[in-house]
Amino acid sequence: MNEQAQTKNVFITIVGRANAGKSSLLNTLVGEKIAAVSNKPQTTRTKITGVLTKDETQFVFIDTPGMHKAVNKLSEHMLKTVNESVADADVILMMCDCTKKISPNETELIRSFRSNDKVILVLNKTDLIDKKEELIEKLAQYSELYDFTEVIPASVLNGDGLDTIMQALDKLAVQGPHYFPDDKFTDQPEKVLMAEMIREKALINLNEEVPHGIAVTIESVSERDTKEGEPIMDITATIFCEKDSHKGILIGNGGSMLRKIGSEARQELEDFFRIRVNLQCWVKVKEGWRNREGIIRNFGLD
Ligand SMILES: Nc1nc2c(ncn2[C@@H]2O[C@H](COP(=O)(O)OP(=O)(O)OP(=O)(O)O)[C@@H](O)[C@H]2O)c(=O)[nH]1
Ligand SMILES: [Mg+2]
Repeated sequence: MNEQAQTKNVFITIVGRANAGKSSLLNTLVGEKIAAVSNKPQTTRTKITGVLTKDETQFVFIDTPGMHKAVNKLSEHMLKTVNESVADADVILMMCDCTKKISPNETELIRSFRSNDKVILVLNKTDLIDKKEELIEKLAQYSELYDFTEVIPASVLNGDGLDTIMQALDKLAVQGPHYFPDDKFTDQPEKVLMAEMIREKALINLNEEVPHGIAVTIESVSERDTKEGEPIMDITATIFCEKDSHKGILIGNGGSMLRKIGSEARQELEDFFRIRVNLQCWVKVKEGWRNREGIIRNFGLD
């Protein structure tokens, strides 16, 4: 047998309700911060691929936006992405929040699975549950709705259940080539990773309607040496929001909020790209952009 014939791959589509911990799982399993994570629902807006190559097996994870009630055109695009991803999936990892009741969105999602789909159900956030009986009851409720290949309680936060998830996925790997170079961990272009790091910090620091209407674009990236001869990366970004009143909140008193977001994002950019970063953020308003197809397309969110 040649080397190629011995390699294995498995494509895993991660789906589930908003805020269940899908992107947290992706980042943890891949071991790199690829996807934005926040305590606000609808953090993820597009499909994000994360790759982990372990020995002969390549695991390709596809993180998707969380299921929610469509409220605007952007939501419609996000939900379409989920539906298409489920239809194309080899293996589905459905992520639930075990502290929450089964939602109509989840029931609808489960109904869209075909009878021969391989679906692993992960009941996440077990760290928040005191009584084991509650978990067993949740498990039984989900199992009534579909014949899941495996049901795994987990806490991405504590690392519980992650080995079991990897073992379950490994069992579903099939012989075939590695579609990504073994040292590659995402298909996200650098500029998208940068924009998402900034958007994540905006999501974490802002409240109510403001964070949901944020989009970030990277205007320029360049590298130079400082006078002392230290390499530094200059990044210019624009943070878009939907209203003038949101712009005021985003900038904050005397620019305090924008400085906080910028400083947290710069820290993360420096850690990720392992280079000193000089980040300049500008704020602009694009009135009601989440309902404007052209702008959604320009932001790469269609
Ligand atoms: N307590 C607890 N919190 C968790 C766990 N996993 C994730 N979280 C938190 O849950 C929140 C949502 O996590 P995300 O990974 O952004 O969730 P998501 O499913 O990708 O959300 P969307 O992209 O909005 O669909 C964040 O605040 C995480 O830190 C867990 O095991 N336990
Ligand atoms: Mg997410």
